[in-house]
Amino acid sequence: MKPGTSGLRKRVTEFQAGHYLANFVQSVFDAVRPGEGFGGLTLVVGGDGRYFNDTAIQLVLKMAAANGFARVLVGQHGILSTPAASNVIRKHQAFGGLILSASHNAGGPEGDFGIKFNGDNGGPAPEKITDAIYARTQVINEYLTTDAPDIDLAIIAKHQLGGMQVEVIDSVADYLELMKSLFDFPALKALFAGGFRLAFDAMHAVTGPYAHAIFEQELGAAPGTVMNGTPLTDFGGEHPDPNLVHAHKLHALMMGKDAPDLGAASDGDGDRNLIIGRGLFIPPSDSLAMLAANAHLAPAYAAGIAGVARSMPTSGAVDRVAQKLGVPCFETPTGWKFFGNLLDAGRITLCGEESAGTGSNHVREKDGVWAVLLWLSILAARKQSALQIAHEHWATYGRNYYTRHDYEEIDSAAAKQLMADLGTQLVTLKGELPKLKLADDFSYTDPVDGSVSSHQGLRIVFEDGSRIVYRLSGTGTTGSTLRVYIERYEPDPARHELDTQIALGDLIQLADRIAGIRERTGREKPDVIT
Ligand code: VG1
Ligand code: CO
Repeated sequence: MKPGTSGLRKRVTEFQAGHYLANFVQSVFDAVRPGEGFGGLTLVVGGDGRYFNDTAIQLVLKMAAANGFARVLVGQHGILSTPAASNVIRKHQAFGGLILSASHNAGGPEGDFGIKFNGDNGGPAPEKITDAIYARTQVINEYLTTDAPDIDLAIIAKHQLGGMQVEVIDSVADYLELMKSLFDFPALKALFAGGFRLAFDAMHAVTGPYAHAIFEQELGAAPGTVMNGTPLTDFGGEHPDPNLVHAHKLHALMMGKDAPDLGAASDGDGDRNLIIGRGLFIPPSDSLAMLAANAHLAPAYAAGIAGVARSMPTSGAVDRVAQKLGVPCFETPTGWKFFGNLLDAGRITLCGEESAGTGSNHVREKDGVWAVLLWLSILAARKQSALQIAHEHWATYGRNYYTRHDYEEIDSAAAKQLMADLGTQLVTLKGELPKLKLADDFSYTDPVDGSVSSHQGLRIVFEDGSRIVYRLSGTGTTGSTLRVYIERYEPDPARHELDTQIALGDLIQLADRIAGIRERTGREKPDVIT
């Protein structure tokens, strides 16, 4: 029961077996219980609507009551996107929340399920707490629950469950209010009234209700703007992962003759965003940089940003923006939990990851719909296309060509060995490689609380600044997933329109050569290229 990059993720069948879920939930409660107990405290519960969500929520409610919570706020139909849950925790001064989701992983009876605990700042629990939860799972031998009928989650109402109050709340209302406080809704309304067209793919996942309410109802985007907008328990049998592989239909639409002005998609739990301009996919690392450079165009960030942060494997595009703005740029390990302290301390305003996660200090999670609203705000203010904005950005800052190659569900022993051998491989190949600037196993010291997180990915940086990073995923549920991140900086505007895989061709080959990927995994090519 070891929580990974983002909580505990396993096959649904594993969660269903024995008392697996109950043991984990009790371990969380035991690990976070204040000395005086949970009396008087509120817990937030919600999920992305995937298969097993409803069953799990009923169990969590009964266990929360038995563990002494005063109140639970739960989204209608059990639905709360991850950023919306973060907001509800903050707004209602809850003790914390349990978010039920396996994010971008496939759902359904044969798919994945997940659960994670967020603290009172609305963010994922830091490592200190996830370690304590894990330790508890190793020794737990009982859990507390209440014998009571299931709560009707279909209707917004208040219920009594043992000594605890359960409030079924509107899943969207608090989130909509927050977005209205950050963005100029009348200006965005005017954008759509002027004929602007958006295509938003909710991928049959949690953002459907949020996107319908915000883009179509509030902002007046044409009906049909939101595609796949009804959450399905199995996401229509697809992976709710907004990348070019799983959102290929949206990509094809955006490259087509009658493409809308902006294409966007979000993932299972609504915290990721994919941005595609008409005729141009904007890589997430670039999107983060472009948002940082233009954030002042939205009311919430009009006074400027305090700083930015990105995960280590994310490209250095945003670093260049920070430098120009004269604000700090922090490099953290992968996973949103590392941004929390920086946001809480006011040291950063925006942050993001190469895996299509972008966010700000408005919540403590990455936020897909928010990112689309910020893009829309920038397009409305600059009166330019996403393509023009991207090209101007690269002309100003240079372009960080970037790709990630994923080898999924490979043999775990082979994956571990590959990582373990990288050091010796580098020594062996030294004479044949470009000059190294740095090669290390990334370790992070939190600038706010001094905590150290090691083994966060092996990075090889060459003298010209090009990088290859190798990391094993912490969110997969079968075998191991190897992620290889490759980056090269190109200052020359005449070379800003190359195909990414071609622009990075030499480094891609080098990455395979150094690690022996094909040989060791038996794979001819990556499963997913983003
Ligand atoms: C992946 C991404 C990481 C992200 C995490 C959770 O983790 O690489 O950037 O924070 O998923 O995202 P990993 O360990 O598999 O590389 V989400 O949208 O699944 O909460
Ligand atoms: Co997600």
